[in-house]
Amino acid sequence: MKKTNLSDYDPTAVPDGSLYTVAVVAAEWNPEVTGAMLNGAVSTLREHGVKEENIIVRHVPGTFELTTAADLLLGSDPSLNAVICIGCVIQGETRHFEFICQAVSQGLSNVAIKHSRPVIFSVLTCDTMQQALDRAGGRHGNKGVEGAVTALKMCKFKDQCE
Ligand code: DLZ
Repeated sequence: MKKTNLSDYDPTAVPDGSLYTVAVVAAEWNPEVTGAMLNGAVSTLREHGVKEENIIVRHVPGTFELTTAADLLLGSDPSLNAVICIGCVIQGETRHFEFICQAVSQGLSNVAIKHSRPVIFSVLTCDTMQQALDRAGGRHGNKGVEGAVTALKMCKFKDQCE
């Protein structure tokens, strides 16, 4: 059978989050999409044991700003274990889309390496709003949920490297 919900996962394979502090940063552009992803990420962190006081929620104006936010958060808080970055870029009439997507994907990767801590790329890069809604709590799942699962798995991965 064709898999349509891309966010299905095995909850028993997700590490316990009770010892982790995780920041979730969401872009304000396309708020119906990023808001749903933010809710998905936060509720998944809670479900897997991350304490309420250890879930830090922040907002930035647009997806482009996620890189700066992740760098600032990790640089200012050594106890932060991971940052989940949530954004949604929709292809428009100009090449703005390409520049934002390129900058944020490369930027977040650089920040993760700079701080040696997981930075999760929960950014939708879609041709249409419908494609984005389908992946933000719609028929293809919720990329915020996937981001939270990935963050916890990478926190454990880092623990195992130390
Ligand atoms: C300017 C812009 C455009 C055209 N499109 C989006 C978008 O689809 N999604 C998004 O998150 N942000 C968009 N932005 C704003 C940029 O991310 C950024 O906030 C501005 O270029 C200022 O740095």
